[in-house]
Amino acid sequence: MDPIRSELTWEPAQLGPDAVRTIRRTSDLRGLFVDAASLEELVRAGDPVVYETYEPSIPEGPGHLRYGLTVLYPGHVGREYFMTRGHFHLRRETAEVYVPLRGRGVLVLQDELGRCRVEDLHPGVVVYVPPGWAHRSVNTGSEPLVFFYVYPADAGHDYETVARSGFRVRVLAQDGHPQVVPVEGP
Ligand code: PAN
Ligand code: ZN
Repeated sequence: MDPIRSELTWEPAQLGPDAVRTIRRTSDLRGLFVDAASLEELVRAGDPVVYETYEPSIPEGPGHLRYGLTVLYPGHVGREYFMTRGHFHLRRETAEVYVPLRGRGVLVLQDELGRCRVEDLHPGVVVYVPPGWAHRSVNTGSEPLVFFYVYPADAGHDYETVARSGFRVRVLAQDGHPQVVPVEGP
């Protein structure tokens, strides 16, 4: 294949010209947030976009790297900040690199033993997601959280494990500040 060149734009934050744009609205995220009633209110009030990703069409085969841009908008569902669905990679031996470009947030990581880590995301840091760690980004700021990411193209995405067992922490607003709160349960 030929080399690919992408261009980042800032207002609005986008990756172009040939990236595939995927949009996740509140109605796509039922079951994700703890406050289901507040989510339905948002759906009825116009179903805002929670996040979008832009990814060039790079083959999902071994040897390739896929990269893209996530734009995670500011907002809350009840007290819970807007966040991505979160996933393990299907091939657990694959890692990922996150490079925040704009905004503030956190990356919640959890391994299959249930160990959790929370890493700050803001311009000036790079976060390495090691093999075997599920990851979910959370926008704790008041502007879009924009980050670049790159991962092995054959990683695959496992959303089911996270949907079934969940992350052990949630990130909630408390007096306007983010608070990492353990999830009750077994
Ligand atoms: C990221 C995420 C992206 C959207 O590109 O896929 O931020 O999050 P969800 O996939 O959890 O909806 C990544 O980690 N890719 O592997
Ligand atoms: Zn990933």
